[in-house]
Amino acid sequence: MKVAHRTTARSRSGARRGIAWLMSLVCVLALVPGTARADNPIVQHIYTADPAPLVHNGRVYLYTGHDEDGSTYFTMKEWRVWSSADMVNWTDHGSPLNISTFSWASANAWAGQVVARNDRFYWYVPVTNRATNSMAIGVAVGDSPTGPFRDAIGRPLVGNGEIDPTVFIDDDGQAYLYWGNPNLWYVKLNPDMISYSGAATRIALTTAGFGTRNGNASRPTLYEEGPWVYKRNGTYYNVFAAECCSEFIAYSTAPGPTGPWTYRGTIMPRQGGSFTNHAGVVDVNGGSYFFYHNGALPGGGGYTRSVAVEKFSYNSNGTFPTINMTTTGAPQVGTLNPYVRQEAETIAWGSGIETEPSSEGGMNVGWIENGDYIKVKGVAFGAGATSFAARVASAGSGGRIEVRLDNSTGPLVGTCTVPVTGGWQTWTTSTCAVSGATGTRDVFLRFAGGSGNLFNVNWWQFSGTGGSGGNLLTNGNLESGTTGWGVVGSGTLSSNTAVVHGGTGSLSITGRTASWNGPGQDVTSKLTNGKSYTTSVWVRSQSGTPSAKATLSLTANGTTNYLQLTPATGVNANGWTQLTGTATASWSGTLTGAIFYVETAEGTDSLLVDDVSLQ
Ligand code: FUB
Repeated sequence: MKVAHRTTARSRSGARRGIAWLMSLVCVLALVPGTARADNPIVQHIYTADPAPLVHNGRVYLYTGHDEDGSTYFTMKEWRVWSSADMVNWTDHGSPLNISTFSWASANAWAGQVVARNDRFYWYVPVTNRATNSMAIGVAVGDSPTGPFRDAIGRPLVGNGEIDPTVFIDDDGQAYLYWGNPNLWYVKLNPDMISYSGAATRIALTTAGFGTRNGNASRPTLYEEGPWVYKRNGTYYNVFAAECCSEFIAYSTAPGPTGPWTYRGTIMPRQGGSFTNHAGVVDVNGGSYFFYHNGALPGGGGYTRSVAVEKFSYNSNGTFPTINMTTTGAPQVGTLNPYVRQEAETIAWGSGIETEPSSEGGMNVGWIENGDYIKVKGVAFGAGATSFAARVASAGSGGRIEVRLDNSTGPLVGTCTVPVTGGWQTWTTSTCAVSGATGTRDVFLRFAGGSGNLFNVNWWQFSGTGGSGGNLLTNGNLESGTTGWGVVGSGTLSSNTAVVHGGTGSLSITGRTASWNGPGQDVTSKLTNGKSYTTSVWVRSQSGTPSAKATLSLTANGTTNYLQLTPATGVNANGWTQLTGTATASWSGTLTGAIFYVETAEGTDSLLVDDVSLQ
């Protein structure tokens, strides 16, 4: 089976080599100062379509379809899950849902959406109902955003030959399932999310509500398919694919979940080399993001699509700006920590590689050949890494992992030898020395060796003075209760083991009476005058939406100055937000006091803090 799979993969390598070529061209361009390096589309090792983002605990989970290589129709057999904490490095979670999950379905794993409710995740998808040979909407359920997912009811939830479900839960708890092409329908879902009350209702497609289509008397409005319904600041939005073919993305708004809808115009004009487009919109970590698909990868087109993302800002009146496709994509939120285990399948850009389920859990990177590489963006080495470890397996010839910075032929800071382990899932850890990896850089893991498939990689991790050993804070990961932490101003500290960013503990502060109150540590003896320090703090409010920031108070010669270590960033109670920044600590005379602490720009909201580093 393995051999057959690898043979299939090799037959696809033409497209993947094309991607490698495109990237090497991009990297040449990237050497020109000011030229941005491509990070769109989000995934390069398979074709993806029909994005449906979900924000959960401050992380974006992205659900997509999968266009088969060389497709000449919407040949789609499975759905895929990806996730990211920073909008640029995306983790491949594989395919926890496919056509065979639904025993009654025969084909067409088309555009779906996942919503969270009752600590469960409900995935609504259109598939062909074998019994009727027409499209129906199925619903799968899972206990985590990455699954596993199972058919929730063993039959279609609703079926009228139409496609593209979107689900929206209103503030009063009422959930609505919308779908349709050529019509637009909704039903009211029951609280169990897997049944509904009342009949399916057809939304009136009026030109006032959905724009005017030119020259098609039987289909007078622009609405085509792919609705994405949500509510923002009291306004209901329906973002949809308009006027096939080719499609553009347009939207309508309404004062309520069922209308009346008013057409508001184009969001994303026709572009991108795919005759369909399909949008998903979310707000996360203080930013708004627009997901879509195009045909931008080599071999790409209307049936070989790729999902991409742009960051945008709503206009002050709540309308959308025009959003165009870019190859740069969204900016990175924060940085990536190389001193904790990172999955090899967490990738900003992959060239030549593929992924597969790993015997050690999750996915691994595989089908690696000489010259393939993985780019990981914005890696915060701080004071510096001294070694690199990678979990590897090889039934091939083994080879080397070159750890490079900035681009795939950039400075070589370490080389790890990968031995033959006797099996593609027979894992060992290879370690090598690293020198020259400091600050925040893009990391390129470039794979080298002989011919054919070389080895697989499951995860990697750096260590060194920039890592936990370089963290000036005691108990920065909050795994040892409140040890090392005190209160600046007023407040009560306690360890929280129920709501954590990582590990088993976080730090709670309640009873703050001023915005400058917060958890802190004395770092007087640990600072070097004139040195640059990088800070990372994960913060969550216990209620409210304050702006949080990390601050260093520096007292020298009787004067106290305040150094803002991170920008003030909006946090909320629904997930964790990372505060990051780099700042230089300097003072005149003798330093008599230096306190690191987390505060808010205003207000006294209670906070949770976790995984704090100052290095
Ligand atoms: O991916 C198959 C179909 O193409 C989707 O269901 C539509 O939205 C269009 O993107």
